Amino acid sequence: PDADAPDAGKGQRVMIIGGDGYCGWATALHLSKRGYAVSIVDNLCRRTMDDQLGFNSLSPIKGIHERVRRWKEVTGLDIDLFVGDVCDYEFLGAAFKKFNPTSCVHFGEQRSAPYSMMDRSRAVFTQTNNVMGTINVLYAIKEFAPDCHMVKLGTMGEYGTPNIDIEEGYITITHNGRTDTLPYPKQGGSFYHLSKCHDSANMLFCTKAWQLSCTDLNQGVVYGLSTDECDMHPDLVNRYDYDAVFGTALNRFVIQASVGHPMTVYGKGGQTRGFLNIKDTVRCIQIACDNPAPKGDMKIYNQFTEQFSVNELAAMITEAGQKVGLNPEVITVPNPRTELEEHYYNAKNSKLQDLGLDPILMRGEFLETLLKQIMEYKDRVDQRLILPGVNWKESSSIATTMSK
Ligand code: NAD
Ligand code: USQ
Repeated sequence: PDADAPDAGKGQRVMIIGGDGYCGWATALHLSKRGYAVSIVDNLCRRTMDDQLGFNSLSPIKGIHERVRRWKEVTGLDIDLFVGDVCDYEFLGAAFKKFNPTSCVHFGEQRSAPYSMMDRSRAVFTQTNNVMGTINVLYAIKEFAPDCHMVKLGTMGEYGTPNIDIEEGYITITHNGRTDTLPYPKQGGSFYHLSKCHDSANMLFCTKAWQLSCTDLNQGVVYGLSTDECDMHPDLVNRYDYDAVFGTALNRFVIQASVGHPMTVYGKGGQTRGFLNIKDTVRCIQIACDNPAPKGDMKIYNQFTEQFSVNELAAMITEAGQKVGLNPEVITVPNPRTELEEHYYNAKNSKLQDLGLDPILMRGEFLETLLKQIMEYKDRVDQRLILPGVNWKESSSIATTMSK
């Protein structure tokens, strides 16, 4: 079957929690275009956090109501909108009853590691929002849509950086002569990453206890701006974060190179992570929705396509930048995080490819194209937001204001 056919998703009803965010918005449009009935659930808290901290998306994003209206004008397709908090069970239950999803894709969490380390209240908010939201989704499925497949965004950071190969979710261990397949050990490196470890444990428990259908996607760091659907109209443009709290490694380096700010490698730069293009994020979610997990048996996939160290990213952007007339530089910033700066890293990622993902790799002209695309917005960059202001060791109970 053609995954890009306009009726590829016929019969599927996908609720996208966090559908106003970076991954969620692109996914909502991707699935809507392919014939899935789509609804977005979002409380817009991410926009509030940006306002509170003085951040802006590099790309000028429209409000969610305007986005959805424009999508209908451009394509004739409807996206249902439920504005509310998944931690509010009455709201979530009502949305489930009204929309009756066959899949529920859960992106709707506080997703920044630095935000979660700003101070005690943000640490508590991150874990309350994320862990409680996921428990509510599990109860809503059990109560209102027991056949609904939960597709939950986890993170590669749940595994940390162990000195052995990282498997996809489970590892078979022989200990004192006995063998079992167990959840792979989790070592989150921030209160955010730990919230995902707690989510995974809660999901695994509910999957077994209530015979639910659940897939946990341990996603790597996402990069890029374009998807075919977000490119259809300027009002559909996706968000692109570059500040030191919500901006992620490659996306930040691309902007830094574009505005002549040296690329901010934290510490030695040997930190290695899995990465994927936003165009692959949306395809991975489609694959997950099309392949529901058997009830009672939680599937876990590692959702990234390539692994790079921070130094390797900076070197690739230096090379690509020179080809488009820039002169990218690198500085070493004292590492604000507590993490290994040189380590072994070899994570498996074959399961999504076995289900049909044909990865888009970060080679050829991709980085040059992204640099050119980002340079168009460079007047919107506030360079004061680039250097990190959140230090893991200094996180305290005194509320941080971030004003510089
Ligand atoms: P984002 O901040 O752009 O989007 C998250 C959305 O969820 C926001 O629109 C926010 O308003 C909403 N939200 C948060 N809490 C909510 C709640 N309680 N109720 C309703 N809506 C709520 O983040 P993103 O980059 O799109 O990430 C989406 C998911 O993917 C997150 O779970 C994140 O942990 C995961 N992830 C992201 C990346 C990445 O590189 N961006 C990598 C791996 C995993
Ligand atoms: N880093 C730098 N310089 C920077 C920014 C980051 O050297 O300017 C380094 C960090 O120290 C870290 C690595 O790059 O070692 C990755 O940092 P990041 O900010 O790109 O990613 P992270 O904090 O892990 O979080 C992001 C998303 C999160 C997601 C995670 C996937 O915000 O939602 O879960 O990527 S993963 O890293 O696989 O856990």
